[in-house]
Formats: sequence, structure tokens, C-alpha cells
Amino acid sequence: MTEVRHDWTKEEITDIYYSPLLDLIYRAATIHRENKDYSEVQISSLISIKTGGCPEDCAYCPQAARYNTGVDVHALMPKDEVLAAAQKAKNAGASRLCMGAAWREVRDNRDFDKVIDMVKAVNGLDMEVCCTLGMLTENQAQRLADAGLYAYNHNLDTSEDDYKRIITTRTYDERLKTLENVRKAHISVCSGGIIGLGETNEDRISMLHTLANLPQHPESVPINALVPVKGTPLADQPRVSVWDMVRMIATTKVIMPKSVVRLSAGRTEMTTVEQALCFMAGANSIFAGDKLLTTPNPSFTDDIAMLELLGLKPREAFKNGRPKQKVEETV
Ligand code: SAM
Ligand code: DTB
Ligand code: SF4
Repeated sequence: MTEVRHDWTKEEITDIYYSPLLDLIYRAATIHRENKDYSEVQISSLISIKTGGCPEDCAYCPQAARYNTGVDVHALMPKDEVLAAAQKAKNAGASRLCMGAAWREVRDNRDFDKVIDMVKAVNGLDMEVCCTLGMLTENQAQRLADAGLYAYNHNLDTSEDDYKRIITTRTYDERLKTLENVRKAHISVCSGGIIGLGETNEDRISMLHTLANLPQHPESVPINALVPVKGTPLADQPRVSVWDMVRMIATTKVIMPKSVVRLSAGRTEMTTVEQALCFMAGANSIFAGDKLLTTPNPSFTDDIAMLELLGLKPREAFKNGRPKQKVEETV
């Protein structure tokens, strides 16, 4: 059995990342196949519950208020619309619903109370509920956990050294602090990054080094290919090569063997053959539904057909157990 390690050196990760591509795919595929559920793919559906107008300056993001990207700003979506979207996603085959908000951080206000209600309501549909709402305090993470939140997505995006080039309105340490707060609340951690931002291979390796040396590996690691959006500073970045995507996914699987690696943004630009290579290299999760947060994604119908073709099947919800319920204290 592959050992789960938290003491990877950058040199070791560099050697893995630069190993001959087919050797790397074979190694990652072998590790992936030690998991008895290797032919299952976890399907998450995204819904943007609060869109656009974000105060942050993330250079890749169409939802940052300071860039002219044509994204319409929407206030928080009402709970019944969220529930209807969740039910639709569940009927189409999704086991997880991820609710995203264009916020820098969560504030303790009425909107957060409403998100708590949405978490409870989607939980009632027997779906794994995930949120991505920006930075969280320990107390906010605990409130989400108490409402039944299964996972929290909070990406590192790139390396610590490269961070200032991409985002100036928050620090890497703040990002890591939120991950720690999510962990403390016993919520499953989803954290990964984006390739194609103009980062170097060393930046990619360094980001993976940070993730793999966290006290506990994130249960999910999304690997996004940049979706270049007109109006953002990264609009003219060239499309990432599928070989880079495969290399990144395989390296992630080798160093975090028990984590679910999600082939995330960028699939509309990939052929079925290219996606099949990513699944071979250890990816076992996707975002499905014809929209990510604001940009297009392949349709559910196309994805289900692709999974059938490849002999893969959607994973059912709560295969790894349900979130730990806080024991109510009695006085
Ligand atoms: N505002 C919250 C935050 O930043 O954590 C949550 C929503 S934010 C849109 C979630 C993640 O989406 C980002 O961390 C980034 O990894 C990803 N993302 C945003 N725009 C993207 C793009 N154009 N291409 C690929 N990934 C993108
Ligand atoms: C993640 O790693 N990728 C998703 C999700 N987590 C929140 C978001 C991708 C967003 C792509 C750009 C958009 O659609 O706005
Ligand atoms: Fe805001 Fe998140 Fe987009 Fe950054 S990635 S601008 S924090 S919505």
C-alpha cells in the first residue's frame, strides 16, 4: 500500500514532476488503482449563489469588480432557487453541490445566516454540500459545520512566491489560516490551484509541496486550467497544454495518494481523449453542469456519455461517511 507522507521535499516532487511522462502516468495510475473504487468519478455541480462585484483583484477572475468582464452582478440567490438547482443537479447525477460566492471573506451578517439555511436545505436532499465563500474565521467554519457542511473549497491557486503577481488584496498566510479553520471544524478540505496563469514549473511544484505538507492532505485537490476571460489581466494567456494538465494531475496523485483529484475548470477546451488521459493519470472527480460559476462547462449529457464510454461511473454521495456531528452538550 502506498504510504501517505507529509514530509515531501521540493526535490522529490521536482523529480516526480519531471519524470518521463508515460512513467509518471503509469506510476499515478498504479497508485490510483490501489483504491477499490478507482472506476468511480465524484461529480460536483457548481452554483454561483452570489455573483460578481468582488472587491478582490485575483488576476484570473471574471467576478472581480475592478475588471470589465461583462459578468452581471447578482445579490444572494434565494434559497428556493438554490434548492431547485440542487435537485436538478442531483437528478442529472451529481452527488455534491458546491455553492460559490464572490466574496473576499464571510461576514457575520444576514447573508451568512441565509447561506447557513441553504446548507441545511441542500443537506436535506441527501447531497454532499460544499461552499466556497472566501476566507472564514474559526467560528464561521464551525457554524457551517453545525449546519451540516460536508466540504469547503479554498484554493491556494499558485505558489507562495507567485501569489503577489496574481493577487495583492490578501496573503498566502490568510489563505492557509482559513484552511486551518476549516480543518478544526472537521469539514472536508478541498484545495488546489490553477495552471496557465503564467507561473513556472517551480511554482506548480511549490504549490503542490505546500498542499502535500499540510498536517492532513486536502480530501479533494482541484486542478483548474485557466479559463481566460476577456477583461481580466490574464485574458491573453495561451491555453495550457494537455500534457501539463496530465503532469500536474499525476504528480498530485503520487504525492497525495488518498486525495480525490478533480479535473476542474478548462474541460470545454479538452477532447474526450485528453480527459481520458487525465482520468488515467488519477483524476477521479469533475465539475458537471453546463456552467462552472460564470463560464461554460460541458453538459451533463455529454459527461455521462463520456463516463459510460470510458467505463467509469458516478460515485454516490457520502461514500466516505457523513460529517461528524457535533455532540450537543447537555447542562
Ligand atoms: N471568492 C471565493 C474565493 O476566491 O475563494 C470563492 C469563489 S472563487 C471564484 C473560487 C476559485 O475559482 C478560485 O480560487 C480559483 O481557483 C477559481 N477560478 C476563478 N476564476 C477562474 C478562471 N478564470 N479559471 C480557472 N479557475 C478560476
Ligand atoms: C475550483 O477549484 N474551481 C471552481 C470551484 N473550485 C469553485 C471554479 C472555477 C471557476 C471558473 C471560472 C468561472 O466560471 O467563473
Ligand atoms: Fe473574488 Fe474569489 Fe474571484 Fe478572487 S477568485 S475575485 S476572491 S470571487
